[in-house]
Amino acid sequence: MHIYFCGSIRGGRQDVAIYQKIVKLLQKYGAVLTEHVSSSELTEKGEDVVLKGDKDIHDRDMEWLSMSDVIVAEVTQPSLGVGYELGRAVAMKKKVLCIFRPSSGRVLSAMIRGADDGSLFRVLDYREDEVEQILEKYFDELVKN
Ligand code: 6IA
Repeated sequence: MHIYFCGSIRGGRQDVAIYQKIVKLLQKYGAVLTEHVSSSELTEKGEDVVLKGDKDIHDRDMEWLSMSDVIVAEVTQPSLGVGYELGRAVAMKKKVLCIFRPSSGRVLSAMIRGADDGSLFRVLDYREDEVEQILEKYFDELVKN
């Protein structure tokens, strides 16, 4: 299974430790195409390990998105790029799981929360200590269907 993980980069790197935990857990279920999103060396300022142009980043990410079987997005930290990826994933009729931490004090965008259709596009609230169970439950159901 190919998994595309989305998390904020230029939107802010506050949650990078959680992204790392999620990517590690996701690797139990398949190949995570976007492992770099969780890299602590990648900063919002652009001190990227390998300097690439934005067009190359966009085009490669869209190719990975179209190759992926499922998209998992940590949506607590707002990010234009993640919102864009989710919109493109919906257009491609991909399976999408968005996870959000209400404990952040933020309120999730209505365009993400409101996109939950109970099947292809899911939005689940979680606490950091529940992340393992929430992913396990989602992927268990995914392989059954
Ligand atoms: O708008 P954002 O930067 O927060 O968008 C984050 C999302 O877009 C992530 O889920 C990534 O999949 C994708 N993305 C954005 N920037 C990059 C990137 N390098 N490399 C790969 N995927 C990206 C940007 C490096 C830059 C800080 C110099």
